[in-house]
Amino acid sequence: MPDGEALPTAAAAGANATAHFRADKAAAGTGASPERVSAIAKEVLAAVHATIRKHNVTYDEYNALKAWLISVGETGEWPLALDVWVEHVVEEVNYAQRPGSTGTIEGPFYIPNAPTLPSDAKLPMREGEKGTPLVLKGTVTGTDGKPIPGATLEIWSADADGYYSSFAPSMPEFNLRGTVSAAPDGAFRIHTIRPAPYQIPTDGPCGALIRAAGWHAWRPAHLHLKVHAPGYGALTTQLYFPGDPHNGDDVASAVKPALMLDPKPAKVDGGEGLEALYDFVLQKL
Ligand code: MBD
Ligand code: FE
Repeated sequence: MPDGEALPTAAAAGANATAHFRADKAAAGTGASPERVSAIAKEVLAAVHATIRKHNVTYDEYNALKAWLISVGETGEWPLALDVWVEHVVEEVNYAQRPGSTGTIEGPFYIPNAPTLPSDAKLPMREGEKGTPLVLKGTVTGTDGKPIPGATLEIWSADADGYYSSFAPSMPEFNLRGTVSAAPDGAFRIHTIRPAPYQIPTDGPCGALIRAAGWHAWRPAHLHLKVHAPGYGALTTQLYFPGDPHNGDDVASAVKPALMLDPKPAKVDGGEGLEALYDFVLQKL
């Protein structure tokens, strides 16, 4: 980040993530019965009570918890905290048995309606965007084995400094975000850059918990995708790079072996880059 530019802060990223969550997802409702609400709420509380008893939690610890919960809300870090520490289990119980490609968590930094791009696409990026050029190539098919013409691939990632557009200052809107339409034979070729490993913001309450517990804040480098087409189950996933030091200890517990890319050196736009192949299979509904 050049000198003199605003530094990303947990509060700014959190406020944006909270605003996006409210606009895009918060109104959906659940349709859950009172019995289901009661059972889930009771069991969550019982698990909290059991933990307090097991560890003889002190009043100072109880008040530290209250203060932490208040500041997670005030800084807007609830989307971050929940997606890092809880979403992976929601994803698992909903999608572990689903046929087709492996999914994983969405995380807090998706933005809908990124610019639409053709099947052979270069994501919006700055002049001289930092990082190794990367081409992701593959085909989208259904679990019936048929290619899906015009399937939609939404892709987003951090830049080579680990920052997401719309959540860090001084980045153009939709930088490294796109909505790609697959070709009539389901094929796509997306030119982006290899993202950096990502550290969740450390200057807010999530960072404070990580420090207090002696954990680390890293996610391995990853590309996010949502792949969808009418008549098929939408896939939310991420793709990772072999050898990343945090593939084995992702703070968000979202890495799965099926999501490893196999990037190979390749010419990209006449320069040295990487090419990775990944095919997506969507559940035919
Ligand atoms: C991310 O980039 C991310 O993907 C998740 C799941 C949580 C925090 C930051
Ligand atoms: Fe991410």
